[in-house]
Amino acid sequence: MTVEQDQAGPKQPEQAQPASGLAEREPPEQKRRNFVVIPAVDLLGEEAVRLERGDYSKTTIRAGRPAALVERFAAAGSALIHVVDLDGARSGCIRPRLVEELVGAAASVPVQASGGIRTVADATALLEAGARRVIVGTAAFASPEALTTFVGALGDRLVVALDVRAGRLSVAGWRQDSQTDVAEAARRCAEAGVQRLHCTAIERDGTLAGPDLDLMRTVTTHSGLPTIAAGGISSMRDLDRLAELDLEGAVVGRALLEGRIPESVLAWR
Ligand code: AMZ
Repeated sequence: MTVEQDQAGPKQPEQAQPASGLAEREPPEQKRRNFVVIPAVDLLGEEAVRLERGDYSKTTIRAGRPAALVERFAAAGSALIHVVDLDGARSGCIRPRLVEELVGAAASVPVQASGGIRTVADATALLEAGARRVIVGTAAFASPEALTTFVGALGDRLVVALDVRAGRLSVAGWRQDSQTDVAEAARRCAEAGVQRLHCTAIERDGTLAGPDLDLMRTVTTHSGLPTIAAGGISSMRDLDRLAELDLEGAVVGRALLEGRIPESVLAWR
């Protein structure tokens, strides 16, 4: 079952219009209804953190116990929670027990788990730990047949991460730049039968500099796939712009933790 099918429950009542004027900047109702805002919980050791541009030496926020943050985002009405094991992305080792704990904390809210998945067996272990779907970056491009192997084994439980710096994919915790051009990678994903992409603009991630709209356009144009945007999102206006591009949604980290984007957007349906 896809996350979208899960969301097809009764329509939420409209929220009261905040006096701050935030509602005026929301995208038109139709766009907003098709756009999901996904809170990020990034793990370093046993802690939830935000890094700047994925640099492991630049922690901008320490957000405490990951399970507590997951509980908070779930209680705010999230449709989905995005979990990244930063240690895993760097080392190539997954932590299924930690994922299991966070899935428990999320209660009925689905979790997408990522960071460190290098094999189909790793992906399966995280699904068995309760993740609704997995995101695979590094391993998806490690060999010419990797994409089709993951697609064949995981189907719509697979999301492929396109983590992009200067137009090319970065892998292994974004510490290795590859030669793979993002447009080419997006095309290859579509050809291999990938059903969903997650695209991060690394140079903007954790900077609040605004999303890379051109990058997102490149990915959707060359893949034609539902795409979730990440990196640089700092405001309601940024969310408007992304929703207008017909992206499937956005992952938001720092802006939510700093209160620049209200948690009420997590309940958008
Ligand atoms: O911040 C980082 N250094 C970082 C990060 N956030 N490195 C990887 N990742 C995320 C990707 C994707 O969700 O955006 O980890 C996932 C990919 O991990 P892997 O291990 O499959 O490449």
